[in-house]
Amino acid sequence: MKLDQYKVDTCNQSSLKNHQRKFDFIAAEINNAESILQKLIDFQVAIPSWALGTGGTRFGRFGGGGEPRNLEEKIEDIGLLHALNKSSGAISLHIPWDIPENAAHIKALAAQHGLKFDAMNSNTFQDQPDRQYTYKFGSMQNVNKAIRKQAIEHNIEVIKYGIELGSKSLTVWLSDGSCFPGQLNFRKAFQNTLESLREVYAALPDNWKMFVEYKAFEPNFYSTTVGDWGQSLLYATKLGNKAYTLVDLGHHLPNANIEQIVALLLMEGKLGGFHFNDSKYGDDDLTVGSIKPYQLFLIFNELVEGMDAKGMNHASDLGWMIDASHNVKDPLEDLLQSVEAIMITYAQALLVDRKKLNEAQNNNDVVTAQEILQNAFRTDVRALAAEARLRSGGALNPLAVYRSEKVRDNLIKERGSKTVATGL
Ligand code: RM4
Ligand code: MN
Ligand code: MN
Repeated sequence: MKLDQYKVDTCNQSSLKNHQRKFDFIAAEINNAESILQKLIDFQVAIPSWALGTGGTRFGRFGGGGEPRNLEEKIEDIGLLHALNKSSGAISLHIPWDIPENAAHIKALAAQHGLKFDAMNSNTFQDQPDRQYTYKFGSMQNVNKAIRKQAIEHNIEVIKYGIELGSKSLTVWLSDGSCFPGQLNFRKAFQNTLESLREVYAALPDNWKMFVEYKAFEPNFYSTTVGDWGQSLLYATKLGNKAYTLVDLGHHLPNANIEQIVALLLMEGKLGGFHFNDSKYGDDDLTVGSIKPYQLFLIFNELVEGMDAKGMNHASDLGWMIDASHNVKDPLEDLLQSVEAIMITYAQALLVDRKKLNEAQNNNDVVTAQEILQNAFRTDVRALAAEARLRSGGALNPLAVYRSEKVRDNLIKERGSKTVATGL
């Protein structure tokens, strides 16, 4: 299904007056509206190819129908999102869930929808039917050299696909670890993993980055070989200057201070990318900003502060990706909500009065420092995000257009009600 621009424009017309009133109000309240708008327009969040279908848990999966049946249809879905919000201009591919058989065709199709290829993702956490060895006891950490070699070769293959598509980064998330004490020699597991990563790193083109993603637990429940940001940073540092840490918001132990982690990784020049989602307990992969919006704001506050301190380009110097799963919602609606939450939070972080905050910190004025942050967080910036979309040709209210155009019903008509997208 393709969304005609005039439908978006017609919908915008009907809410334009209302929007203008809200936008004029916020634009008068703040003194940097135009510069925030430009930053919002430039900021793009990559959509994961594995999150366009219904997710599930080990207890079950309840599909919603009209799910994309192949990579072409996934690109079409992201094209729909991007037509609505103009902020989803990239796709992050998971191999082998989405192998681009004909890369030139896939690249051209993506370009038609205004999409680029963000980080490529390898998968050594599942066994594939055509693979010789099992990853039951890990991939890059495995005590068996032949299994490590299989994992290395897979990652190199993923880089090759990425080169054909114009991607510039590889995300390595390893589920390696152990389920019981005694199962693993921690030091040897680390060394095997490092040695394997080094071989993949050696195959990385010069203008590429490698993102080493950490996760505290699951599927292994006793130890994880890239379990936290310290371990990831250790690998990234030993690997070299093309290797970075990737922060997935759901991959920490409860109550971890993620904003502090982000600040220090940025300081070290080792923050590479982000997987946005939200969670209450673990790697819940819920809609961004749905559970802990203030935490997300504090993270963005550090991102903006830390990137500005290094003169980094907000839009292009880090990889911005969503990594979510949708068990009870329409995946496309959920992704629209997630992108909106990211844009709103980014705008709020751009509102923080850095000079005053710095002064308050230097004077140990705790109350003022807190007021400055909360003031930004409590500002309703939704009209700024909407104005940025309007100026880029997107929808003032993407969800409303999605529903009034009956996108899901159309997708079900086109693809059927029983389709299952590859992914989680
Ligand atoms: C993992 C991790 C990876 C993602 C897989 C599907 O928990 O977040 O980034 O690719 O799930
Ligand atoms: Mn992730
Ligand atoms: Mn995850």
